[in-house]
Parts: sequence; structure tokens; C-alpha cells
Amino acid sequence: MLSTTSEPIPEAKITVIGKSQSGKSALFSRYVTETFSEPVKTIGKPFFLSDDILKSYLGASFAQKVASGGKRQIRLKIWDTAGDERYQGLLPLYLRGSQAVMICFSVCDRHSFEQMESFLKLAQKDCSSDPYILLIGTKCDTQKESDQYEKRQVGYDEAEAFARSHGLHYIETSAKENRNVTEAFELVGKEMLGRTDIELPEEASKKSKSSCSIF
Ligand SMILES: Nc1nc2c(ncn2[C@@H]2O[C@H](COP(=O)(O)OP(=O)(O)OP(=O)(O)O)[C@@H](O)[C@H]2O)c(=O)[nH]1
Ligand SMILES: [Mg+2]
Repeated sequence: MLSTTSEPIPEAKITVIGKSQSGKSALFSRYVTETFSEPVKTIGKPFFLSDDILKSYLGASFAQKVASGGKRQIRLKIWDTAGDERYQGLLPLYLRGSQAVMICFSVCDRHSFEQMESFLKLAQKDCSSDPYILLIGTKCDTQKESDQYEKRQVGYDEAEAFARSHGLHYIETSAKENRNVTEAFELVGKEMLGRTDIELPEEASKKSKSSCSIF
């Protein structure tokens, strides 16, 4: 049974990183708003027509959503960061204190896959504790037989082997066709519920009052 509303829901900070145009915002907004619309490059201006659900910050967008991780619930506080190189200097700020990092590449952009190693290092260096890292191959609706522009350039087996060699899970998603999006976030939620550093809202607010971090 899921927890009742009177019980406090534990929360976790999740940060989504990866090369520009790898599909981070489409994945994030598909999960949070359950829609797919042509996203605007994340730079820190209000993106999508929105609303109170998605909030815009310098070099990132933020939203939260309660996920079910098996029998329990967890509030995912999600930061969707800008992949544009001009904003890479801000990444350590967003990564700090993240309990999970979703590293995205596009299966139709080999260059974005080649950058996984450096994003992985960044996640391992800049999160304060040992984060749960999930590798995500986005745009899996693009297949070999598609036109040149959207041709798949990274196969599932290669990406999965890369993830396994680093002891990580790998999942392929399509925000466009709504494939594996909820599954990816719920996997993160489930992993978070198995950790000991997950906080209840009161603990998190006490901590933020006693530190300088705005996140
Ligand atoms: N075919 C397909 N295209 C997608 C999918 N997800 C995103 N795209 C397209 O990929 C492009 C980039 O998507 P974004 O979500 O803005 O990428 P991003 O990683 O947030 O980019 P930055 O904000 O620049 O870091 C857009 O034109 C999207 O429409 C998908 O699942 N399938
Ligand atoms: Mg974006």
C-alpha cells in the first residue's frame, strides 16, 4: 500500500546532466508534465509556456514530483541542467548534494555518448556523497532505418556494456513516444528509498537553514 498523505514523504535531489541537445529537458518535462512539446534550449530563461510546475534558474530548470518506489513514495526534486558549454561552470553547484544523477546522451549522437566518461567523472567528483548514477540513452524512437538526420549511432549493447563496465544501470528512453520515461525516474526513486541518506522534509529544511546552499 502507498503511504498516506499524513505521513511525511522522504525527498531526494536528482540532477540531470549531459551534452546540449541530448534530450534532457524533453525527458524531464515528459515526466513532470506528461507532455512532449518542442523544448527550448535550457539557459535559464523561462522555458515552455509554463506555469508553476517548472521553475527556471540560471543554467537549469527545477521541478518536483512524487514517485512511487515500490510500496513507498519519494519526492524527487529534479534539476534539469543546461548542456551548453557556457553553463558548464555551474554544474558543480547543481550537482552538490545530489543523491542521484541521470546522465543523458542521445542514441543518435555518437559525440554525446563519447562525453559520458567526462560527465561521469564530474558526477563522481561534485556530488557530496556517493550518488546513484543512471545512464540514459535518449531518443530511442530513432532507428537505423530512419532518415539520415535521426539515424541511431549508438547501439543498445555498446551503451549497456559501457554502463556495466562502470557498475551502472542503463536504460533507453523516448520522451517523444513516452517510452521508459516514468520507469527511469521510478528506478531512481526505488534506489533512493534503499539509501540511508534520504531525508524527511523537516530534516532537509533544518539542514538548508544551517548551511549557505540555496539548493
Ligand atoms: N526523436 C526524438 N527527439 C527528441 C526526443 N527528446 C528530445 N528530442 C529532440 O531533441 C532536441 C533537444 O532536446 P532537449 O530536451 O531540448 O535537449 P537538452 O539536452 O535539454 O538540451 P540543452 O537544454 O541544450 O542542454 C529537441 O529538438 C527535441 O525535440 C525523443 O525522445 N525523440
Ligand atoms: Mg534542456
